[in-house]
Amino acid sequence: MLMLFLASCANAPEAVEPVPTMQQLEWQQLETYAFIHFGLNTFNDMEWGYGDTPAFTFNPTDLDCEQWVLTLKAAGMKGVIFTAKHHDGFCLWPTKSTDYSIMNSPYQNGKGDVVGELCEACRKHGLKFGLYLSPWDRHHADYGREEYVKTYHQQIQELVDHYGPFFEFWFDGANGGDGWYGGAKEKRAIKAEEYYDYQTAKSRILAKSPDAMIFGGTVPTIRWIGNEEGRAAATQWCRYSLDFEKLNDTKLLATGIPTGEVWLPAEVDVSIRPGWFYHEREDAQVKTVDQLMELYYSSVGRNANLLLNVPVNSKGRISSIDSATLVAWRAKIEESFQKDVLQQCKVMASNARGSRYKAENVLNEDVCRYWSTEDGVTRAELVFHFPEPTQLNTLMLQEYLPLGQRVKGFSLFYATQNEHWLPVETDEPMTTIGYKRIVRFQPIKANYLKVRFHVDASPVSIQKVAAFDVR
Ligand code: FUL
Repeated sequence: MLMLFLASCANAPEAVEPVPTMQQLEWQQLETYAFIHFGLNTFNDMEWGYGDTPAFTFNPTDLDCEQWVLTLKAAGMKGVIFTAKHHDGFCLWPTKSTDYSIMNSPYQNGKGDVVGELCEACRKHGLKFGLYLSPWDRHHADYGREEYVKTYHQQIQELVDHYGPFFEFWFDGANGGDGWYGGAKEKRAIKAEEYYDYQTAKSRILAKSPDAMIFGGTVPTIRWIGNEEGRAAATQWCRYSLDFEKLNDTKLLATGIPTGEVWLPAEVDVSIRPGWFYHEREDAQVKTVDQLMELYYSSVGRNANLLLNVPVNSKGRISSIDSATLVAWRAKIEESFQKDVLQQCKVMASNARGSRYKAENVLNEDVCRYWSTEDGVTRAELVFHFPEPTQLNTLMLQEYLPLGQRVKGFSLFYATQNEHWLPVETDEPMTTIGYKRIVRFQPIKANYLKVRFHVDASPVSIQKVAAFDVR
């Protein structure tokens, strides 16, 4: 609310459409949260069950959702998205929509409810909760026909009624064609943009979870980054399009569309292991802390949220190798960004829009305060003066997003006492900023640091600038 108030203050810069909704803004502030893939595949060493794997093979012997949630919380994750149903069609909650569910498994003699247990553990320990419900169902006899769509919507409704509110709901994009389909064992093609009636599905979800982000389908509120390797493009706009072809264009998805007419911020999904589901043979291939740090820089550091998958093993636990790595990774993030060396600086701006929008606002943690220039200014600079020569190798920038995303380029210079400005060569192009941008460079020792901004719509509006000496 406060942000809206400030944006509408007298003399406030005008927003440039498209702008985020309050819900999108809050979602962008989550930065990192976890995916959990768990289901029949976990017990059968598979990634894509065909739809005929017997339900009785689902048999975790030591399942503990609190262990998952406490591990993810210790790893600094803000929420969890869980596979309530993957492409094989097996449901991990006691559904009335099919008998291919946990009710026909030995887990708690068919009385178990993993979606419910996880939902409760999340509420208890303060993590946000979201669900993945695969539209593609390789088990269902009616997949491809109207009847299945009814079933799919019934499943959404059950989940909404019993486990909401959600912070995010995932419609996966895979529609591979072949499947068991009640024994037909054939290929079935559908037109995803029409078949699932995503508009109604979205309304069902938002009716009880008005703040939920919708991933996938025809009416998303956030977008896929276009790859599963954990990589946003260095130039990355939150602006996009709802054209279905563009929603499936992996190259465009990675960068966003600078002239796009809707606000559709990006989510980077990637697994801590090679697969999405747990496989014992991948125990030695858990990503290292350094690899996870690189994923952090190429997602959160490039204006995208990171959805990191941590598969649960066949005992029903997050394996110790994964949890140890996750916790060490979070410690590394905290250590890296603990000391903002700009906090000791005096800061001056080449232009400011009066005292409410003064340069010092960029040193403040308050997300409602920002530095802004007068109207018509499309290039402006901030100069930071250190009390003594200071070493740094990383710059973090944030735009004031309620006004839209505007920065299309920035550049960085430093100077020592009484010397000329020298350009800083960063590890990637200094283009967009958005919610957050982190760039790295060879260590410099500076008395002065200058950041020059170039926007495609005036005025320049920057919420935060910070710099670090990351070891
Ligand atoms: C993909 C699926 O096919 C994978 O199995 C996994 O769920 C991933 C997150 O999305 O499209």
